[in-house]
Amino acid sequence: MTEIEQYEFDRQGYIVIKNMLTNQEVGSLRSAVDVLEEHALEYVDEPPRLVSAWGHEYHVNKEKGYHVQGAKEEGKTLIIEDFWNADSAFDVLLDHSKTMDYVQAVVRSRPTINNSEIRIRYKGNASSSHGGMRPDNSKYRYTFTDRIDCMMVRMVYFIHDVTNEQGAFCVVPGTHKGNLKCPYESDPNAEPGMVGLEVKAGDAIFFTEHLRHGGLTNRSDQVRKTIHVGYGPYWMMSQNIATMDDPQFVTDETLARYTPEQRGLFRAWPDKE
Ligand SMILES: O=C(O)CCC(=O)C(=O)O
Repeated sequence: MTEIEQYEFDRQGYIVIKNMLTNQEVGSLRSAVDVLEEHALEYVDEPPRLVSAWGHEYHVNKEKGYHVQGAKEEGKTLIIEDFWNADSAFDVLLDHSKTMDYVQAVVRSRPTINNSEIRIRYKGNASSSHGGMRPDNSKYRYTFTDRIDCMMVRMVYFIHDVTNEQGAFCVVPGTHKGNLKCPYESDPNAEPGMVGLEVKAGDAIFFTEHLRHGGLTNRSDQVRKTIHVGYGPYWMMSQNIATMDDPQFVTDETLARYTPEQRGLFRAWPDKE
Protein backbone atom coordinates (compact mmCIF):
# COMPACT_ATOMS: atom_id res chain seq x y z
CA MET A 1 0.00 0.00 0.00
CA THR A 2 1.66 3.21 -1.09
CA GLU A 3 2.05 6.32 1.05
CA ILE A 4 -0.59 8.10 -1.05
CA GLU A 5 -3.04 5.18 -0.73
CA GLN A 6 -2.55 5.15 3.07
CA TYR A 7 -3.10 8.90 3.21
CA GLU A 8 -6.30 8.65 1.16
CA PHE A 9 -7.58 5.63 3.11
CA ASP A 10 -7.03 7.51 6.38
CA ARG A 11 -8.59 10.72 5.03
CA GLN A 12 -11.61 9.21 3.26
CA GLY A 13 -12.06 5.71 4.74
CA TYR A 14 -11.76 3.93 1.38
CA ILE A 15 -9.71 3.69 -1.78
CA VAL A 16 -10.52 2.44 -5.29
CA ILE A 17 -7.81 0.09 -6.57
CA LYS A 18 -7.58 -0.09 -10.35
CA ASN A 19 -6.76 -3.43 -12.01
CA MET A 20 -6.65 -5.45 -8.81
CA LEU A 21 -7.49 -8.62 -10.76
CA THR A 22 -6.12 -9.84 -14.08
CA ASN A 23 -8.49 -10.40 -17.03
CA GLN A 24 -8.04 -14.13 -16.54
CA GLU A 25 -8.99 -13.90 -12.84
CA VAL A 26 -12.03 -11.78 -13.71
CA GLY A 27 -13.15 -14.34 -16.31
CA SER A 28 -12.85 -17.38 -14.06
CA LEU A 29 -14.43 -15.62 -11.05
CA ARG A 30 -17.33 -14.40 -13.18
CA SER A 31 -18.03 -17.92 -14.46
CA ALA A 32 -17.87 -19.33 -10.92
CA VAL A 33 -20.27 -16.63 -9.63
CA ASP A 34 -22.73 -17.32 -12.49
CA VAL A 35 -22.70 -21.07 -11.79
CA LEU A 36 -23.17 -20.52 -8.05
CA GLU A 37 -26.01 -18.03 -8.63
CA GLU A 38 -27.90 -20.67 -10.65
CA HIS A 39 -27.35 -23.29 -7.95
CA ALA A 40 -28.32 -20.94 -5.12
CA LEU A 41 -31.52 -19.81 -6.89
CA GLU A 42 -32.58 -23.43 -7.22
CA TYR A 43 -32.22 -24.03 -3.47
CA VAL A 44 -32.78 -20.68 -1.76
CA ASP A 45 -36.31 -21.47 -0.55
CA GLU A 46 -35.59 -25.11 0.34
CA PRO A 47 -34.81 -26.70 3.72
CA PRO A 48 -32.67 -26.89 5.78
CA ARG A 49 -33.30 -23.36 7.10
CA LEU A 50 -31.29 -21.23 9.51
CA VAL A 51 -32.57 -18.03 11.12
CA SER A 52 -29.63 -15.71 11.78
CA ALA A 53 -29.08 -13.73 14.96
CA TRP A 54 -30.35 -10.72 13.00
CA GLY A 55 -33.54 -12.53 11.98
CA HIS A 56 -32.71 -13.24 8.32
CA GLU A 57 -33.73 -16.66 7.04
CA TYR A 58 -31.15 -18.69 5.10
CA HIS A 59 -31.01 -21.94 3.18
CA VAL A 60 -28.01 -23.99 4.33
CA ASN A 61 -26.59 -25.85 1.36
CA LYS A 62 -24.93 -29.00 2.70
CA GLU A 63 -23.72 -30.18 -0.70
CA LYS A 64 -21.73 -27.04 -1.54
CA GLY A 65 -21.26 -25.58 1.94
CA TYR A 66 -22.82 -22.12 1.48
CA HIS A 67 -25.60 -20.10 3.13
CA VAL A 68 -28.00 -18.14 0.91
CA GLN A 69 -30.83 -15.64 1.43
CA GLY A 70 -32.86 -13.47 -0.96
CA ALA A 71 -34.61 -13.82 -4.30
CA LYS A 72 -34.30 -13.14 -8.02
CA GLU A 73 -37.00 -10.45 -8.22
CA GLU A 74 -37.20 -6.78 -9.02
CA GLY A 75 -35.82 -4.84 -6.04
CA LYS A 76 -34.27 -7.93 -4.43
CA THR A 77 -30.78 -9.24 -3.82
CA LEU A 78 -29.31 -12.71 -3.45
CA ILE A 79 -26.55 -13.02 -0.83
CA ILE A 80 -24.41 -16.17 -0.91
CA GLU A 81 -22.14 -16.47 2.14
CA ASP A 82 -19.23 -18.89 2.68
CA PHE A 83 -18.80 -19.31 -1.07
CA TRP A 84 -15.25 -20.66 -0.58
CA ASN A 85 -16.64 -24.13 0.03
CA ALA A 86 -18.60 -24.16 -3.23
CA ASP A 87 -15.87 -23.80 -5.85
CA SER A 88 -12.04 -23.83 -5.81
CA ALA A 89 -12.14 -21.06 -8.46
CA PHE A 90 -12.44 -18.64 -5.50
CA ASP A 91 -9.13 -19.83 -3.98
CA VAL A 92 -7.25 -17.27 -6.08
CA LEU A 93 -8.57 -14.61 -3.66
CA LEU A 94 -7.00 -16.34 -0.64
CA ASP A 95 -3.50 -15.23 0.35
CA HIS A 96 -3.74 -13.03 -2.76
CA SER A 97 -0.52 -11.02 -2.40
CA LYS A 98 -1.92 -7.69 -3.65
CA THR A 99 -4.89 -7.98 -1.28
CA MET A 100 -2.76 -9.00 1.71
CA ASP A 101 -0.47 -6.01 1.17
CA TYR A 102 -3.47 -3.69 1.70
CA VAL A 103 -4.95 -5.68 4.57
CA GLN A 104 -1.69 -5.89 6.51
CA ALA A 105 -1.18 -2.14 6.15
CA VAL A 106 -4.41 -1.33 8.01
CA VAL A 107 -5.06 -4.29 10.37
CA ARG A 108 -2.48 -4.29 13.13
CA SER A 109 -2.84 -7.82 14.57
CA ARG A 110 -2.48 -10.91 12.39
CA PRO A 111 -5.41 -10.57 9.96
CA THR A 112 -7.94 -13.31 9.28
CA ILE A 113 -11.04 -13.42 7.12
CA ASN A 114 -14.26 -12.62 8.97
CA ASN A 115 -16.73 -12.12 6.13
CA SER A 116 -17.29 -13.66 2.71
CA GLU A 117 -20.29 -12.95 0.54
CA ILE A 118 -21.30 -12.80 -3.09
CA ARG A 119 -23.89 -10.08 -3.64
CA ILE A 120 -26.17 -10.41 -6.63
CA ARG A 121 -28.29 -7.31 -7.01
CA TYR A 122 -31.22 -7.36 -9.43
CA LYS A 123 -32.90 -4.37 -11.07
CA GLY A 124 -34.40 -1.95 -8.57
CA ASN A 125 -32.30 -3.20 -5.66
CA ALA A 126 -30.38 -0.85 -3.34
CA SER A 127 -28.15 -1.78 -0.36
CA SER A 128 -29.22 0.27 2.67
CA SER A 129 -26.72 2.73 4.12
CA HIS A 130 -24.96 1.46 7.21
CA GLY A 131 -21.73 1.94 9.13
CA GLY A 132 -20.56 5.21 10.61
CA MET A 133 -20.97 6.05 14.25
CA ARG A 134 -23.59 4.11 16.17
CA PRO A 135 -23.10 2.09 19.36
CA ASP A 136 -23.48 -1.32 17.68
CA ASN A 137 -20.92 -0.43 15.04
CA SER A 138 -18.09 0.28 17.47
CA LYS A 139 -16.77 -3.26 17.08
CA TYR A 140 -15.71 -2.16 13.58
CA ARG A 141 -13.96 0.95 14.86
CA TYR A 142 -11.27 2.81 12.97
CA THR A 143 -8.36 4.10 15.01
CA PHE A 144 -5.01 5.70 14.39
CA THR A 145 -2.19 5.77 16.94
CA ASP A 146 1.22 5.33 15.36
CA ARG A 147 -0.45 3.62 12.37
CA ILE A 148 -3.87 2.76 10.96
CA ASP A 149 -5.59 0.07 13.03
CA CYS A 150 -8.92 -1.23 11.68
CA MET A 151 -11.16 -3.79 13.36
CA MET A 152 -12.83 -4.66 10.06
CA VAL A 153 -12.10 -3.84 6.43
CA ARG A 154 -13.65 -5.17 3.27
CA MET A 155 -12.25 -5.73 -0.20
CA VAL A 156 -14.99 -5.67 -2.85
CA TYR A 157 -13.91 -7.27 -6.14
CA PHE A 158 -15.68 -6.22 -9.34
CA ILE A 159 -16.15 -8.81 -12.07
CA HIS A 160 -17.83 -6.42 -14.50
CA ASP A 161 -18.07 -2.63 -14.94
CA VAL A 162 -20.47 -0.83 -12.57
CA THR A 163 -21.74 2.73 -13.08
CA ASN A 164 -23.94 4.70 -10.69
CA GLU A 165 -26.95 3.74 -12.84
CA GLN A 166 -25.93 0.08 -12.44
CA GLY A 167 -26.02 0.22 -8.62
CA ALA A 168 -22.54 1.43 -7.69
CA PHE A 169 -21.10 0.79 -4.25
CA CYS A 170 -21.34 4.15 -2.45
CA VAL A 171 -19.76 5.90 0.52
CA VAL A 172 -19.92 9.08 2.60
CA PRO A 173 -16.18 9.93 2.64
CA GLY A 174 -14.68 10.69 6.05
CA THR A 175 -17.56 9.34 8.15
CA HIS A 176 -15.27 6.65 9.67
CA LYS A 177 -13.97 9.49 11.86
CA GLY A 178 -17.37 10.93 12.79
CA ASN A 179 -18.35 11.16 16.44
CA LEU A 180 -22.11 11.51 16.27
CA LYS A 181 -24.73 8.92 15.38
CA CYS A 182 -25.89 9.33 11.78
CA PRO A 183 -29.21 11.26 11.84
CA TYR A 184 -30.33 10.08 8.39
CA GLU A 185 -32.46 7.13 7.32
CA SER A 186 -30.86 4.27 5.40
CA ASP A 187 -31.70 5.23 1.79
CA PRO A 188 -28.29 5.55 0.09
CA ASN A 189 -29.83 7.47 -2.83
CA ALA A 190 -31.03 10.25 -0.52
CA GLU A 191 -28.28 10.44 2.10
CA PRO A 192 -26.41 13.78 2.09
CA GLY A 193 -22.76 13.39 1.09
CA MET A 194 -23.20 9.89 -0.39
CA VAL A 195 -21.13 9.37 -3.56
CA GLY A 196 -21.23 6.43 -5.97
CA LEU A 197 -17.89 4.86 -6.93
CA GLU A 198 -17.94 3.83 -10.57
CA VAL A 199 -15.52 1.02 -11.43
CA LYS A 200 -14.35 -1.27 -14.23
CA ALA A 201 -14.10 -5.06 -14.25
CA GLY A 202 -10.97 -6.08 -12.30
CA ASP A 203 -11.03 -3.04 -9.98
CA ALA A 204 -11.55 -3.37 -6.22
CA ILE A 205 -12.78 -1.06 -3.46
CA PHE A 206 -11.08 -1.30 -0.08
CA PHE A 207 -12.86 0.34 2.86
CA THR A 208 -13.20 0.35 6.62
CA GLU A 209 -16.52 -1.03 7.85
CA HIS A 210 -16.71 2.00 10.12
CA LEU A 211 -17.35 4.14 7.05
CA ARG A 212 -20.94 4.96 6.13
CA HIS A 213 -21.62 2.96 2.93
CA GLY A 214 -24.20 1.08 0.86
CA GLY A 215 -25.20 0.48 -2.75
CA LEU A 216 -27.11 2.87 -5.03
CA THR A 217 -30.26 1.55 -6.69
CA ASN A 218 -29.53 -0.62 -9.70
CA ARG A 219 -31.64 1.15 -12.32
CA SER A 220 -30.24 -0.89 -15.22
CA ASP A 221 -30.88 -4.28 -16.78
CA GLN A 222 -27.41 -5.47 -15.78
CA VAL A 223 -27.51 -7.68 -12.70
CA ARG A 224 -24.78 -6.38 -10.36
CA LYS A 225 -22.51 -9.19 -9.09
CA THR A 226 -19.68 -8.54 -6.63
CA ILE A 227 -17.45 -10.58 -4.32
CA HIS A 228 -16.91 -9.16 -0.81
CA VAL A 229 -14.22 -10.39 1.58
CA GLY A 230 -13.87 -8.95 5.10
CA TYR A 231 -10.72 -9.00 7.26
CA GLY A 232 -9.94 -8.10 10.85
CA PRO A 233 -7.77 -9.15 13.78
CA TYR A 234 -7.47 -12.95 14.23
CA TRP A 235 -9.70 -13.02 17.30
CA MET A 236 -12.74 -11.59 15.52
CA MET A 237 -15.29 -14.29 14.69
CA SER A 238 -17.46 -14.48 11.57
CA GLN A 239 -19.21 -11.26 10.61
CA ASN A 240 -21.33 -13.03 7.99
CA ILE A 241 -25.03 -12.56 8.69
CA ALA A 242 -25.80 -16.31 8.77
CA THR A 243 -22.96 -17.20 11.14
CA MET A 244 -22.53 -13.94 13.08
CA ASP A 245 -19.93 -14.29 15.87
CA ASP A 246 -19.44 -18.03 15.22
CA PRO A 247 -16.18 -19.42 13.82
CA GLN A 248 -15.88 -19.08 10.03
CA PHE A 249 -17.84 -21.78 8.22
CA VAL A 250 -15.14 -23.56 6.21
CA THR A 251 -15.45 -27.31 5.74
CA ASP A 252 -12.61 -29.76 6.45
CA GLU A 253 -12.63 -30.67 2.77
CA THR A 254 -12.10 -27.03 1.80
CA LEU A 255 -9.36 -26.51 4.40
CA ALA A 256 -7.58 -29.65 3.15
CA ARG A 257 -6.98 -28.18 -0.31
CA TYR A 258 -5.51 -24.91 1.04
CA THR A 259 -1.87 -23.97 1.65
CA PRO A 260 -0.94 -23.35 5.34
CA GLU A 261 -1.09 -19.59 4.63
CA GLN A 262 -4.61 -19.87 3.19
CA ARG A 263 -5.77 -22.05 6.10
CA GLY A 264 -4.32 -19.51 8.52
CA LEU A 265 -6.73 -16.91 7.15
CA PHE A 266 -9.63 -18.81 8.70
CA ARG A 267 -8.07 -19.73 12.02
CA ALA A 268 -7.27 -17.90 15.20
CA TRP A 269 -4.01 -19.87 15.33
CA PRO A 270 -1.99 -20.72 12.22
CA ASP A 271 -0.78 -24.28 11.43
CA LYS A 272 2.04 -25.48 13.70
CA GLU A 273 5.47 -25.82 12.00
O1 LIG B 1 -22.12 -3.34 -2.56
C1 LIG B 1 -23.16 -2.99 -2.01
O2 LIG B 1 -24.22 -2.83 -2.61
C2 LIG B 1 -23.15 -2.79 -0.52
C3 LIG B 1 -22.11 -3.65 0.12
C4 LIG B 1 -21.93 -3.50 1.56
O3 LIG B 1 -22.70 -2.88 2.22
C5 LIG B 1 -20.79 -4.13 2.20
O4 LIG B 1 -19.98 -4.82 1.55
O5 LIG B 1 -20.65 -3.94 3.43
